[in-house]
Amino acid sequence: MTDLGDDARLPARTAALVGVLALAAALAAGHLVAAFVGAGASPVVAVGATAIDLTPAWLKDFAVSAFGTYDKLVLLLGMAVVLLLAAIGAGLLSRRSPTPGLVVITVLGALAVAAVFTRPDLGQLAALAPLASLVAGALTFRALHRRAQPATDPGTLEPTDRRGFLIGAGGVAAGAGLAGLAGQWIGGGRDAAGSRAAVGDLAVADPAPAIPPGADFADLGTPTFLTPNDRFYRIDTALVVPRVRAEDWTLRISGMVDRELTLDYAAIRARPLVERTITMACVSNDVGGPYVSTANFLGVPLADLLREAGVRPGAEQLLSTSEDGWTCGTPVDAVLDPARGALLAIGMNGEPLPLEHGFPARMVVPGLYGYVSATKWVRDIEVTTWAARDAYWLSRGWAERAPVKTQSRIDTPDGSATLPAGRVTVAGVAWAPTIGITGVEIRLDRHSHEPGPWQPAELAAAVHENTWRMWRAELDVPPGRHRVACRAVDATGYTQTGERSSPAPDGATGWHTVTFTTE
Ligand SMILES: Nc1nc2c(c(=O)[nH]1)N[C@H]1C(S)=C(S)[C@@H](COP(=O)(O)O)O[C@H]1N2
Ligand SMILES: [Mo]
Repeated sequence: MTDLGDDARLPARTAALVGVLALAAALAAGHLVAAFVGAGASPVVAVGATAIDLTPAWLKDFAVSAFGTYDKLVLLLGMAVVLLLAAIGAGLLSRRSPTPGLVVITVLGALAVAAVFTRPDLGQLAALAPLASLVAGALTFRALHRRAQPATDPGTLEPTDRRGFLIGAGGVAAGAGLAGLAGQWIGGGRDAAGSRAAVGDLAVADPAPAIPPGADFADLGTPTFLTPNDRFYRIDTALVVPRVRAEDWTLRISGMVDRELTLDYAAIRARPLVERTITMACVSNDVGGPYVSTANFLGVPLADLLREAGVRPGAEQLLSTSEDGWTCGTPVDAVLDPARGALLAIGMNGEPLPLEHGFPARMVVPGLYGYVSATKWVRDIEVTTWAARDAYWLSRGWAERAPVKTQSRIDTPDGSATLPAGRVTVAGVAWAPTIGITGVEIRLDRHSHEPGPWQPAELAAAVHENTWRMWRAELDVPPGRHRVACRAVDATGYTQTGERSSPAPDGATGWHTVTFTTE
């Protein structure tokens, strides 16, 4: 390698540009190769997915509560900034010799290869994608670095050299753009969105009862009873939504069964499909948080599938695995319980499952937090014991069993507005799925936080014990600063505890309170 003299260093801007263009070439080459060996092997995706898996539970918890559904966007943006800085740094370190930059590229490439090897959803071949990145990045860096060197007069770029460098730089930029687009296009050939659109109408053999009018107080600020699909909360570890075509999908049921079953999409949709209204909740939901939603899920009773497979005595856990290698452990008895009505769902609110909610198929088990029940993009169910297998979040410190806790939330007032003193409407939701809500009580505290008496709220029409229930109350409120609290009572007679606990390891407890001002 040619070392330039001290006064023959590349201009800083040129050096930085060499680094950035090498990065672009590396990412594009990896993305293109990933189109053939698995979309998850695209280097940024693989590194991001590994970062998610290595994230400690408290940080995941923080990311979910701080950024919600945008947590992955924030991660990707953060990675983009880090990569860009690394590329500029690699360029600037290499103003004299390309060696430091090549070292940085090799280290980053090795990290990406390691990330791909640790992905549970990728084969060995997938390492070709980060390898392509490494090679393209190094070659581009070397070539552009050489072109940027002044040929004769040290310290200045001769016009011809400058032109040669600019042509090279333009070529790399254009080539990277084309390779990236080609990767996108080829990868999109296995198009899940097109497959979903082609599903058409799913025949409903047993529709859910219509939601009665007056089941929500949406005009007062509660959610609508059914959550539209695009407003349904979304939580998962998938950095890119797994794209599975219905025609490529199968579900295998194996393990402690008499007969192993493999079902495809056509076989599932041809069965008599049952529709059930179910409220789902995430264990990461803080008291008062948004990660609870309700939909009409359409599918096949999971219990029927298990009965056909023949569950052997001693089986305790259904260890389900998704397309992207996420795993989930669900109690066998909950799934076999006919009253609970667990589904292998393929439809949601009158449509095929949206891609981000698990297309082609997912599990839905009323009354259990999503991380122990609601596997999206499900490909495999192994009937096993608790001792034999630890699912994804269990090995990260969350509870083995996680029934949804009886909870309630105030949706109005929202605490930001100043309201006229006098009659104030308080409204919200309460849920105790599989049990049902029989009461909600609210309490108005003086601004001194001296607790007032609990008083009953009015409940909206009940829909099903597996769903949430809306409530409202009118309070007579003098001017000032106030705090209102709510607590649910479920059909077992249990009154929601006021003791505060954080979401980890098995769901938050405590009363939701809202502070507001009247004048
Ligand atoms: N494949 C897969 N399925 C998953 C998850 C995941 O990370 N990967 N997260 C679970 C969690 S924690 C919850 S709360 C629910 C959320 O389902 P939703 O995004 O459709 O609301 O999905 C569950 N199913
Ligand atoms: Mo969750």
